[in-house]
Amino acid sequence: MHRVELQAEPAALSVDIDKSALVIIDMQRDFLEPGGFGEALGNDVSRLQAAVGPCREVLNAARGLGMLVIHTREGHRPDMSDAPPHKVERGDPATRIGAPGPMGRILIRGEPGHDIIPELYPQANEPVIDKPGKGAFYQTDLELMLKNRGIDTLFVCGVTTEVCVNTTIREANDRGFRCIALSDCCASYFPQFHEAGLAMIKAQGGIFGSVTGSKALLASLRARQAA
Ligand code: TIU
Repeated sequence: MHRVELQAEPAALSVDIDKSALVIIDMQRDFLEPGGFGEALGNDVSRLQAAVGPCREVLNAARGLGMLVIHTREGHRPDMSDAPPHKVERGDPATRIGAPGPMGRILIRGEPGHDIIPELYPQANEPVIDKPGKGAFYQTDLELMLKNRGIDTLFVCGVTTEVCVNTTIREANDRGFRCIALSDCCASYFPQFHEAGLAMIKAQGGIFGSVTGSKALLASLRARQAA
């Protein structure tokens, strides 16, 4: 057991690192780089870059501790049989899911844009969950993986705060997992939605979970190692 004391909102937490996983949501080129799905939706993708450095620091620390690290990717099969028509039909036909973009077909598995950015690229021992929806539990084996390893707490990073991060945390909360969103490791195309997304998680005594920053987590991990 590796227990750490962690400053968080709405209240400090005591967390067993051996029962914790780092879940990095959708840090894909399609969301973070020009020419992908995020930009096709009309967004300023540069806003998401702020989360990359803090994510990398937390990822390095988690790897150093041997913590389970799980990456997710949003996207669809090349034949798009798993893509709901109402999701595909949104927006300009030239930039829809499946349309050819500068990084291959937008949000299609196997295309360069669908893959995770090089800075946070998964190691061979780190499971990658390919998900068709916004939530990482919907139509995936994430819950099975976490239960098989006795995980009860998730540190959650990724993009976007109010869409895939929030949906995943809500799904996890209903399944009995304690979620801790790492505020500076998450980002949104809309700063006000980032703030609101975090506020919604920690409101009402932590209705969906807790929120802290990468620096607080790294300080707790260092304090544990020094003890
Ligand atoms: N558009 C947007 O904010 N997000 C997504 O479509 N997917 C994720 O958040 N991963």
